[in-house]
Amino acid sequence: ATNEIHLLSMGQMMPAVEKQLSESFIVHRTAERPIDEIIAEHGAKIRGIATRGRDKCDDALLAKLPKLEIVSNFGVGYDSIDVPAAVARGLVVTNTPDVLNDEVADFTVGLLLSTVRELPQADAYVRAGNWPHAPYRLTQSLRDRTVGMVGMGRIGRAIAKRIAAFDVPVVYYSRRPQADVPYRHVPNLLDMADQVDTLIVIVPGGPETKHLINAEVLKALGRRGILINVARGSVVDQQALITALKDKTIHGAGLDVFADEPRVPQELIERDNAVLVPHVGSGTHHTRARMGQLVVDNLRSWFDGQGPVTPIPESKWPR
Ligand code: 8YV
Repeated sequence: ATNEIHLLSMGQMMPAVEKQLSESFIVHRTAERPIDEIIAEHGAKIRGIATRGRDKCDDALLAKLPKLEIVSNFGVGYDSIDVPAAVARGLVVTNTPDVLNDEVADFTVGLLLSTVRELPQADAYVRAGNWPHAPYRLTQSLRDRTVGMVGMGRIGRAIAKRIAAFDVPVVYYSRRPQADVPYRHVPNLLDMADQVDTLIVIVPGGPETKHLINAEVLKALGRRGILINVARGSVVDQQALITALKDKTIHGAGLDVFADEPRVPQELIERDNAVLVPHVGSGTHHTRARMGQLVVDNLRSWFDGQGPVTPIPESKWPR
C-alpha cells in the first residue's frame, strides 16, 4: 500500500531514482514546485522526505510536516539535516554509506596526484601552446611525502589503503584511535600537521568539525604542504586557506568541496596552486545509481514495515 504515501523530494536525483520513487509513492518535488506551495497543500500528508545533501532539512521544515516519519538522504554525509531536531521528533534518518567508499577513495588519489603533479595546470599548458617554447616546470612529488589522514572512517580507510599501496607512509588523526587499522594514530591534529607534509581531510561535516583546518594547522603543515579536502567545505577555514595559498604558507591544495557551494571565491579561482573540482567525488553513473537505490530502498523498506536499511547511528535503530 506504499503507493498512497506522500513523499517530499528535495533536489533532483537521477531519472532512474525518480522513476522508482514515482512508482512507489506520491511524490511532491521541489524541483517542480515551490516548497511553500507543496507544504501548504500537502504538508499534513507528507510522511517521508528524499533529500540530496544540498538542501537544508532544518527544524523549521520538520515542524511543518506533522506526519513525517523518515528522512532518506542521498549521500553518506548528512550535515545538511538538523539531526538532533529530527531525533527529538522521533524521526528515522537514513544515509548512503559504503556504496561510495571505493569511488571516493579512487577519486581522492586522483585529486592528490593532480595537485602534487599539477596535471590540470600541465594540461592547460599544452592547450595554450606553450610546450614548443619551453618544457613544463618540475613539480612536487609523492615520493618524499608522508600523508596525514584527517579522519579514519569508512572512506578514510579506503583512501589510506590506496596511499599505502603507493608505498607512501600514512598516519592519521581522529578523536579516538581505531582498533583495526595498521597506521599510527596521532591524538593531536596540530602535532600531526607538523609531522607530515600532506593532509587528506575526510571527516563528517557539521558543527563538531567546523574549521578544524585553520590558519594554525596550515602553518604547521608548512611550505611543502599539500591539503586535499574531499569532506565538507565547512571543515576548512576557507579564508585562512586562501591566505595560506597566496602567501605560500603551504604549497597547494586540491579541493572537491567548498564553504558555500556552488560558489567558489574568485581568490581561489585565481590561484595557480589549487586544483578545484565541483563536488564530484562520488559522481559516477555506477556509484550514484547505487546511492540512489539505497535512498529508494530505505523508503520502501520503512513503509513496508521492515525498518530502515541504513539508518544513521543517531537514529538509534532498532528501538
Ligand atoms: C553528495 C557527498 O551527497 O555522500 C556525500 O556525503 O558528499 C556526495 O556524495 C552528492 O554530491 C549528492 O549531492
